[in-house]
Amino acid sequence: MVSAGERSGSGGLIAILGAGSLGRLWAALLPSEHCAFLPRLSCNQPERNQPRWSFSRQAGLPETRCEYVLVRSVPPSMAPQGFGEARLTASPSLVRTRIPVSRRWLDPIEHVGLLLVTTKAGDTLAALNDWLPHISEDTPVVLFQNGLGSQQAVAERWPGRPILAASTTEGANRPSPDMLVHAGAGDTWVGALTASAANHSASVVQQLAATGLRVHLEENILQRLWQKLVINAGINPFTALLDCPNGDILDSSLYQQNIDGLCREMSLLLQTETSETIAQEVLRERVETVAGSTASNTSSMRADVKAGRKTEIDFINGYLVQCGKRHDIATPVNQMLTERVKAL
Ligand code: NAD
Ligand code: KPL
Repeated sequence: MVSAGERSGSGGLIAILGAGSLGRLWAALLPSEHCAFLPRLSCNQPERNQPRWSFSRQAGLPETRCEYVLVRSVPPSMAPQGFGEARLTASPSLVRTRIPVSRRWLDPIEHVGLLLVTTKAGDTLAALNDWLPHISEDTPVVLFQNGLGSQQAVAERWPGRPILAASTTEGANRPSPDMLVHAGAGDTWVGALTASAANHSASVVQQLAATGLRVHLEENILQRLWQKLVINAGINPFTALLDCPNGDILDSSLYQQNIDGLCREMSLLLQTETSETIAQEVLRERVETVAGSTASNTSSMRADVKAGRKTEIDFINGYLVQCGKRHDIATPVNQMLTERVKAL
């Protein structure tokens, strides 16, 4: 088995576990010769067809490496002035352009230099249990799950491996199985969870930044994940329960009656878990700023409920309930939201 250290700094094969929306976004933007998906191992029916999809991006997103490809795929009749000069901003006509993308399933497994894990939080431990025995002990593993709980479970299960976590505000969805839309540009922070991951952080950031997406090194990734958790806990369950886009929660009585209590619980838990003091009013302001700036978005939790998929509530409000139990802090609002979402 070739050691990951021999390749990871120089951009060896990047394997992606979880060929869903986020996995396909990274796969579409990474160089094809360096990227492959890991098939499900536990499935009765092995994945045989090569993953193929179309890639499209919403208007107004900043330029990335992929947009250059997109520009090149536009027929000359549609090409705006300056075509060929490489740097263009997306326009509605370009947005309709679909770039065909295909990535292969990994073979052979020995060549994984970096593993990106883009399964849902609830599937992550099982997916890694299947795959990690086949992957070199020094291959860095980057966890992209929302919420908290799954990351710590992985780091506790494999403390000797270089495990990193990423917190991303990129937005990707699949309106149909063969279509991937990059719906919102954001930032991605990557940081070490286990001791041996610290040596790999800079190289991982460099490899991910080659996509053209904004990727940053984060010294305190748990704190960053907590900040995102607060936003998800304050928006996602309300959108799922009210079946509405993010912005519409703000005027609802469900939200108005519970948001202060929710933020009080989160402020206490943040202080206890991370030693960060953030007043409940500030947390509420943060939730409402994001709900406003993503007003027309369908949250991931609402999308999961509508599609009949399991939600990530156990890793968002449910995680806060578990934290409360550990520290003897009452979390009635988080508990109510968790139970109600689970009942949907
Ligand atoms: P998704 O459901 O589209 O993709 C998950 C993929 O994992 C699916 O293709 C599923 O088949 C696959 N999978 C499940 N179990 C597996 C196993 N055992 N082995 C191999 N593959 C397996 O979900 P997503 O939207 O891509 O989100 C993935 C994670 O990233 C979630 O935690 C989500 O909260 C987080 N996230 C997503 C976005 C986004 O824009 N989509 C943004 C930020 C964070
Ligand atoms: O991350 C999100 C999600 O939907 O999971 C928010 C920030 C709520 C944007 O939709």
